[in-house]
Amino acid sequence: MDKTALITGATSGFGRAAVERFVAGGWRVVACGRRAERLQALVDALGAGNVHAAAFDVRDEIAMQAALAALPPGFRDVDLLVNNAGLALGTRPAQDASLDDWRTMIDTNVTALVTLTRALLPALVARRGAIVNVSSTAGKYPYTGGNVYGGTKAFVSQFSLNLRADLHGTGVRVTALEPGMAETEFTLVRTHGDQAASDALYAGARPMTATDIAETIWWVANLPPHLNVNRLELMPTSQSFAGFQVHRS
Ligand code: NDP
Ligand code: 8X3
Repeated sequence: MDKTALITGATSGFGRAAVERFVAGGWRVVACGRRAERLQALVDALGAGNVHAAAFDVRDEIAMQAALAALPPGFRDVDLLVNNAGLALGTRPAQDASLDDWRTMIDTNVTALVTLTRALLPALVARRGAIVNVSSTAGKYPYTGGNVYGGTKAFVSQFSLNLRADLHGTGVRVTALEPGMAETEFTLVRTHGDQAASDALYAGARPMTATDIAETIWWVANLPPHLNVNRLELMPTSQSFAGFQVHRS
């Protein structure tokens, strides 16, 4: 196996589990995230020949370009881009929500994702590589308080499908992965650090795990080259659908 994946959001949750899965499968991984000490822990645990730590904020295009330019030999030829870094902030209804939170979600989940994708596309085309974009069920099914988060994930899914159209004939595969509830640091971040709220959300629900999602990314990325998963929606068995709401005066 002589393949390299670049995985964003590698300091936690899906991204960290994906780094571990791909290294276990024999890939080299460029692990990206802001928390450099967590990236270094991955390098220490998995080996400097297997993991390269690239610490930058995905919203900082100059830092992103510098990190790409600084990739060492053995990590430069990216075969797979996993656009996983992202977040939700807040659950307030739109009329009460924080505009700063909205801007952070758009900058991270949308602007940074397309910036990194654009930067790596020529190399991915040259190598007939693949892209896995981590979207969400929130991009398809509306819920109260999902407002801009769901909007960013709808963008991620539609951008993924449009990439497929533009990449027609190149051999580059693109997948939008659309998970539902999974227990990671996602809710801790969304609630601005409320561990009790995070614990309460997942309690007794048997949510998906980061490993479930990492295994799915691994499966998608290792399908035969003639096979493309366009979009893939996943939920824990405990999660399903509810009806519309009706306001009565
Ligand atoms: P975590 O909070 O555990 O991980 C999020 C990752 O994103 C962290 O590694 C974080 O790294 C990184 N990240 C966030 N902002 C930035 C930034 N500005 N620059 C660089 N990296 C950043 O959550 P998940 O693993 O659950 O989330 C991963 C993806 O999955 C997200 O896109 C999320 O929207 C999506 N998702 C999550 C679901 C869930 O229920 N958990 C369901 C569906 C989709 P650091 O803070 O170190 O920079
Ligand atoms: C995360 C799933 O339902 O919390 O994208 O928005 S949800």
